[in-house]
Amino acid sequence: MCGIVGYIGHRPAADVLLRGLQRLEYRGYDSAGIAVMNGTLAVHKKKGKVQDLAHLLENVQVDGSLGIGHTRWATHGFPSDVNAHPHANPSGDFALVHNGIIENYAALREKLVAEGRTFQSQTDTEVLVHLIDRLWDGGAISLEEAVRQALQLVVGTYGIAVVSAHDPDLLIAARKGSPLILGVGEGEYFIGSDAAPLVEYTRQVVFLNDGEMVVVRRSGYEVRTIDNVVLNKEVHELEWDLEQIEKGGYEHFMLKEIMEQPVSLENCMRGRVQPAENTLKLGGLIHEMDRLRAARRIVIAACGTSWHAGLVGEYLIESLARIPVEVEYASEFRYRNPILGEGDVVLVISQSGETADTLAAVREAKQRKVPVYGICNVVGSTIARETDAGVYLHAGPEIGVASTKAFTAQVTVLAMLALKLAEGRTISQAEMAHYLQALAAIPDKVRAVLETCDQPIRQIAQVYRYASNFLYLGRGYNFPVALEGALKLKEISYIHAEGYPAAEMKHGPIALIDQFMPVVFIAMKDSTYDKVVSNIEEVVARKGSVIAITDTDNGELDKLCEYVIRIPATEEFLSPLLTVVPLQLLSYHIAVMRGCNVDQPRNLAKSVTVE
Ligand code: HGA
Repeated sequence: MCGIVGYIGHRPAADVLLRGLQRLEYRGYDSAGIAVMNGTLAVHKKKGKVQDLAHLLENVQVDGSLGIGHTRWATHGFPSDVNAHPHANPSGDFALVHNGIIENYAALREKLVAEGRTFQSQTDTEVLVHLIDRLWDGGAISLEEAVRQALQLVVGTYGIAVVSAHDPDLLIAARKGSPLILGVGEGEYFIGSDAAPLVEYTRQVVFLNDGEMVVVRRSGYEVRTIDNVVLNKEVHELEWDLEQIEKGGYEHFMLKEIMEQPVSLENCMRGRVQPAENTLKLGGLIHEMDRLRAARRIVIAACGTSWHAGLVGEYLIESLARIPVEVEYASEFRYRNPILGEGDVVLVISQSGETADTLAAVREAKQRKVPVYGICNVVGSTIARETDAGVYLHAGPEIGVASTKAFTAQVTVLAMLALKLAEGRTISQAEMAHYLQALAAIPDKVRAVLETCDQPIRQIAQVYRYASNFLYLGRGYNFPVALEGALKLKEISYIHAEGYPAAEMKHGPIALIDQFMPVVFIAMKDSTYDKVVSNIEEVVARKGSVIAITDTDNGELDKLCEYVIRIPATEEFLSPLLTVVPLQLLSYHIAVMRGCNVDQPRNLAKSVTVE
């Protein structure tokens, strides 16, 4: 979603802003722009890529050490140069960038137009600009005060940054519902939607909370609430470093992150899974275990890939710990008046920790006085801060829009949680020891999958790259993996794909099967294997072309299937951690062969910060 960057200090602002916007590209966007203050405000914006903006700036001199920048993912008004941010007031006194949605913009716009104001763009954002302009009234009150008052008039969500043409030492930022952080340097400060644009300059950050506004000058900053109460905010040290957010020689972030999984899973389990001592620790939930174990029901709420991980979580927790679990789309949860009561706990999953729908689910649960826990990757993110407790993935920054290493880390955390809930209740000490060994062996097995499967999968991708549809089928723990495999393909190659529980195929999707329909089966030699083989037979009998994922030593499927991908065996409940990897590679290679922009797929945003 939209990215915001702001800078005040001693460096050339345009350079910092452009680099920052490049680092924010992964969030997904359709246009980009900057406003730099140097006596007057120079606003440059363009539909298209940050690169297009950079070309535009090659022929102009943009001096100044104060400015704001934005990558826009349109919500109100199509992508165009005019709708791109920053938006300046009519006389160019200040410029503003905005992430979020002003929900009451139509009524406000009507009122402002009736007052004689003319709008340049179709955005909801411009309403905020006019509101500030009206309150500021040529300097009747300070710009900070005008921003503060205007924010009290809007309904909806915002992360904003504002610069003035009249004050070379003023950068204002505020948030409600859209993430924003302040980077603290030596005599210089940065604003970012996330840490990506700041990490090369500073790792000291202040996380802004909803309803907070920061006024930044080169000499320091002050955070207040929108109601003007001064706050004393803690400065945090970021875990990210620059190397982690660069491609490190890979063609795409997505491939880098697929290949990183052995290490990200080791990091995720470090200090937690200790087979030698037969211990499993989940520090973040240590004080919540009794409550979780006694839960009448665990409700998991998430979106997209995290929802698929949640579905694996349901299978894991129910089968290992025998606690009832329900998995909800976070976007539906809030609006269907969910039944939550005594004994229920809510567990939300979000890589970024900023997903608007998931955050809304957190707030819904809190309002109903139900304990809510989070599984997030980004340390210090809003969901991490607003939940009662939680577990971090420690997978490192995920930049690729199509989530890969976050999914495997989420499943790993859910497996650890399920085992922890089961410990001393539904599984014995000996079983625990065995399962911890199996978990600890996963990173090496993922390494083996990556080493042995990448080449054969490239060949398979070559064959199927022009298919228009794909079906992904799996049972049990691998049904959510089928959903995830289909989602990965859709997201980055734009091929229509569906995931189904293998046995559901005959209740509908089987009608689609002919010689042009590639069907990917997850057919590990587990408790569902024989049934899955019958489902493969049913597809083959209708001339479907089958690609199967099965155990290294299983030769039984060779005659039946067009292609067989072999991966190491593990405990059935851990198999999603391995079976998903070939599916990630398959979607990646097909997308590359189709010439798709893997790291910036069309219409998609990495961190979906609007509802
Ligand atoms: N509503 C604004 C900003 C959109 C946004 O935040 N996207 O993530 C617009 O449409 O310009």
